Amino acid sequence: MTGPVPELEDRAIACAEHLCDCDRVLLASHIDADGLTSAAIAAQTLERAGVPFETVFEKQLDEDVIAGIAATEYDTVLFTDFGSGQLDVIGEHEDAGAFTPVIADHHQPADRETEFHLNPLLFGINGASELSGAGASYVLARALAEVADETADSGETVTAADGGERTGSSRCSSERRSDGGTATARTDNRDLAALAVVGAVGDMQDSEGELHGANAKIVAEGVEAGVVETGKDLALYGKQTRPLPKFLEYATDVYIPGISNDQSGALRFLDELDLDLKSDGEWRCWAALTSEEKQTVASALVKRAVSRGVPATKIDQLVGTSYVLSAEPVGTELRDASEFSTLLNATARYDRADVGLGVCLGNREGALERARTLLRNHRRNLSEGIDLVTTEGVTQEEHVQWFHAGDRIRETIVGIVAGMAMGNDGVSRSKPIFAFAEKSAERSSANQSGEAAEEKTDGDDEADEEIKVSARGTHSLVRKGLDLSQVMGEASRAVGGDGGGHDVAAGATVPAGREEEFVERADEIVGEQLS
Ligand SMILES: [Mn+2]
Repeated sequence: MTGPVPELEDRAIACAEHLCDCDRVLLASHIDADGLTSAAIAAQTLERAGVPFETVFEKQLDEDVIAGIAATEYDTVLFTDFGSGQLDVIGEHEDAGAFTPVIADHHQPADRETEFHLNPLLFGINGASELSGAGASYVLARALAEVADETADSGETVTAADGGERTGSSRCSSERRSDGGTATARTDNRDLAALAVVGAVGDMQDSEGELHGANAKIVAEGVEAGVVETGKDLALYGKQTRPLPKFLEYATDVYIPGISNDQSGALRFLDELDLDLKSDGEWRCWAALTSEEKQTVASALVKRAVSRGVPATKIDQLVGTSYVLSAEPVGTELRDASEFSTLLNATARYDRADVGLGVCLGNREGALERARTLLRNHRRNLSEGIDLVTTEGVTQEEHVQWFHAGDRIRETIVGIVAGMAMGNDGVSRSKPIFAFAEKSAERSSANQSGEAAEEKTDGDDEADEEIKVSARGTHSLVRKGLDLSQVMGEASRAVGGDGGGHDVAAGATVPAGREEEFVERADEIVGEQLS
């Protein structure tokens, strides 16, 4: 039997065999939708294989965090959705005998190797668009099921994937043979493909309208296992949970005049269709429509876009592949990969990885309700942030514009707020925007929202001296030469900070008090890029 991604198979088996031989494992994962699903896949895999483990989440895997992990009693640490980029530091602890790392990641590796390193980039697969951390974790999960399955037949010699022979020597046991040997989606971990799809979508690997490459192979396994359904559908957000008028009004990626961002326009558009789109007086959701009804709405939408002069390339983006988690209830965030990942990101942004992981692991009462509350609060924080920026205005420089939110907007959302405020009164779309927020804002706003009950225990004093800067541009500025990754890196280092990211969105940390200097330097660099 081969796994979903043949290129990774041998390495995945090696990692799995090592994990099976462990008495216990520390699982460390990144806090975002991909990291949470990565951890959920790994956790269920270890549990099914009978390997005891403990899970920790980190926003960033820096030297201090790695040293903290090294100081634990664990002999093996499984890193998911990070680890590759920090392999130089991890390697020092490995050399010192602190622990053996097993890494399932998709980020650019540091200049160092280790034996149990599962990363698509090492095998010619694109880690940005073809496989996520959750995908790498899934590949490992499939290998672990295979290894455990073989060793469960006590002492029996089995044929390995490479044609050689392997004997059962590892400790993995399990329930997995209780079905009498019939391969089911659960016994071979294919049911976890649904979470891998959510992780990939969370990392925006479906940005071209669908998942492809190694991701597509995982989707195919999920479909076969009965946990994923795919189909061509409107590529708008909120199919499961947004009432139709909001579903259309809030969809602004493809801007349709008279509907996008236009409450009464969206209502008029729906009213004019000869369809009964309400049930018990409430607007229905897209997912609840019949295929004929969907067809009618979609055609009318395309017709409207054409008549309002939306370019054909944009209209094509209205349709994409949807990923439905078929085991989840209709009308919930969990049924749509994109809504599921948004829900997980909301838990991550407010440091509630425990809630996000709980949702992934199937805790559908406590955790799901808390996650929904976090998402509602997140949306409220965004709209309050946008109001704040729009009311107080931004400072215009020659080539850039900026504002300083102090502790009034949480640093984890200030970049999103800045991007969403562009185009509002007084906030230009023809200049990139820079947003400052105090790193310590995190704690006070978390307490205000009443969500993050746990106190942060690490160096708050130090954090007070750092300012987070987020930068956002537009795709049209990028086409003219804007590269915010370079701007943030150079300008922050010029004032003793550090940063980076993508051309259209990037972030940095700078010492408090040096913001204006940073803006001056950023203004110069942007001026050069756009000249
Ligand atoms: Mn990731």
